[in-house]
Amino acid sequence: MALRIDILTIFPEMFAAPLATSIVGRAIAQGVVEVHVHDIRRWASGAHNKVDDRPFGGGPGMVFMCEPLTAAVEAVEQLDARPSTRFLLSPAGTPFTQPLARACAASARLMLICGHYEGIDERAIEELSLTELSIGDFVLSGGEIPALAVVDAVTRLLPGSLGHEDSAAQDSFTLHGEDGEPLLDCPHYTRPREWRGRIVPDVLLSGDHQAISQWRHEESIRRTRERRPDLAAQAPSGPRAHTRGI
Ligand code: 9D3
Repeated sequence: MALRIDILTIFPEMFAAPLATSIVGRAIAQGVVEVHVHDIRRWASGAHNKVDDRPFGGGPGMVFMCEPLTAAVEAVEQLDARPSTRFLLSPAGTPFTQPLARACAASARLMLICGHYEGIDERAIEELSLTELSIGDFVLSGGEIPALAVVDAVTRLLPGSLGHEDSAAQDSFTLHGEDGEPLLDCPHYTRPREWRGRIVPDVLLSGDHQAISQWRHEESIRRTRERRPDLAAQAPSGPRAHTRGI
């Protein structure tokens, strides 16, 4: 059965175009993944469909209340017999990484809850067993774009979602160095051979496929060292002596 992803948000209108476009759009059309977007306000009570309130202890901003959110999550959970793994997109979350994307792609059902305001009542996070996820160290205005990033990263890993099956394995973060650490992608070139006085590296025109592979691998290592020295530390068994300069 196809992976099912439920998204809970107060801005459901943000999802239509991204979910209809490119690899995600095609995967949904082909039944490789099923994505359902739910408006949390449907479960809000009162005349103004209120979902947030002022923080106990004072301070700026508003806090998502327990009741509308738990009602929404519990109702959406019942829409399918499979239990969901639930994530709250939050700037205070644990980083979303490629290994996590792979784990998500191997699961049957995900629920992605989009945060807003200054946060969500902590008791709801505990009660609903939410794992908080961040997509990086920058401040967005809500969890909707992060939820779409998760949908994209997970969907492209599902069998049947890509045009050519091995392009997912060749991207940045899935190429690996000799210690198993992730490597950034190498530079790419296409025609013309010379453009504004800039030429394509000779080796790429040599027809020597072994030399080309070696050049690409070396460029990946050089780029990773230059741009992302932190990645060398991500080898499954830790960096080896030579990668620490010993
Ligand atoms: C005053 C503290 N702010 C945290 C830096 C509060 C706050 C800011 C922004 C609370 C929520 C948000 C909206 N962002 C997200 O919901 C979010 C997010 C992000 O901003 N960056 C990276 N990943 C994510 S996942 C969800």
